[in-house]
Amino acid sequence: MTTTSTSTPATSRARAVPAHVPVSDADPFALDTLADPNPLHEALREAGPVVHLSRYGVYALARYEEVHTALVDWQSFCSSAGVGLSNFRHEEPWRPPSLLLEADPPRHDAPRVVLEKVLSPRALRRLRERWVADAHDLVDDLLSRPATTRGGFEAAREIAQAFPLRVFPDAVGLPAEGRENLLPYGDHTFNAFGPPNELVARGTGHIGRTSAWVAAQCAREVLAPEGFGAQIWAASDTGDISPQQAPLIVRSLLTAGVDTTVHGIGAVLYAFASNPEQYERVRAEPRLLRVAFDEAVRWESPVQTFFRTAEGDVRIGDTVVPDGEKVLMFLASANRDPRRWEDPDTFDLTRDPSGHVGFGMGIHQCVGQHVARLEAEAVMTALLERVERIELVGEPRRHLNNTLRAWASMPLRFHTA
Ligand code: 4MI
Repeated sequence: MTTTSTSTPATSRARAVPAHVPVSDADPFALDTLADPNPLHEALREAGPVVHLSRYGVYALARYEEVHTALVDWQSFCSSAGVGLSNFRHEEPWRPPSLLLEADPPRHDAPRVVLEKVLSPRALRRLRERWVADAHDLVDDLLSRPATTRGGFEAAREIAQAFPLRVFPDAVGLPAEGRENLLPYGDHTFNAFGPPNELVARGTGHIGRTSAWVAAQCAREVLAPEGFGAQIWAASDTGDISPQQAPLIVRSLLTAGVDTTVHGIGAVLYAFASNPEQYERVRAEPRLLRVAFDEAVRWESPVQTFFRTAEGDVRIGDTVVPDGEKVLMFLASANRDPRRWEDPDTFDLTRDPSGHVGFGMGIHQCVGQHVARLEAEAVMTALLERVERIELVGEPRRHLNNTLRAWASMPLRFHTA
């Protein structure tokens, strides 16, 4: 990466960048950068509180304080022009915008209130027992196979993918058929927040089909009674939302609720596999489980980045970001900013990770975070009971995505208690 203090009008759309703003020609969405993003994050944090990324003609925030401030200031850093690189002021979105993620108040609020209620810790209580039993089943099944305790098994697929796919679609109320579309649809959607690079191109073969399937599952008659989907639709009977809004809110659940939790569980598995002393600690003190997931989300940041758009000329420190400019928020970098975190690169269960921005912050903060925590806790509870030590038996391999930090392969061996 090169950073200079002179600004150059590097892209067609970008206006003059204030002279004191450091400019970087690094590409955060290049495959080699996605494979190992933390060096770029450090360089951007060190370059200054606001950096201009000349390749894309966007501003970037990589320090905790600025990211946090911008996330909370939804009036100045709006979401309704899209939270990807594409600017809905100038470009047609590839799918109808989300009523939550890609909306600002007041449009954002009714859908948000409905999902908050449907996904509240109180509403999820009825699921806990079943999910813990399901996690025990899954772990027992795995442990009954010789490979799990002797050779090695594919934890990215057999746990991180398998568990959310076992419990979440049922909780939404989806039919059994077609569930294999969920991960590819989500993966493409998260790629599509970035530039139209080869990762996005890879999805073009299936996205017509998979997004049509997802859209079809949002219809009221398709969704099982009592699931999250039916509860969203029920909110249209009471007038909290309109019947036109309901299917798009269900779509949000299906888009945001699968890949994210898969990679969140992947993160906590990797954290323990690569930090065996932390696993020992949580085995000795199971109440640390709750903090383990949030620390893993801080440490790995399954959702690495999101964009906002400047609404009016917006001041950040002594930089004015002009109206309509895109601002890239490096959540992952904020979560490892040494200005905010002691020893930020260490996965450490003795720290308090609260305040991390892995779930965002402010009015858009992840509305599904209690679902994600419950899934992760169920899996880890089952593991703690039967697995004494988690061993990484091969080099794990990343799954690359323009937005997500993910694993394609994580070969583990479990040593039973
Ligand atoms: C932060 S992940 C995410 C959240 C919401 C949506 C998609 C992804 C959506 O479509 O509403």
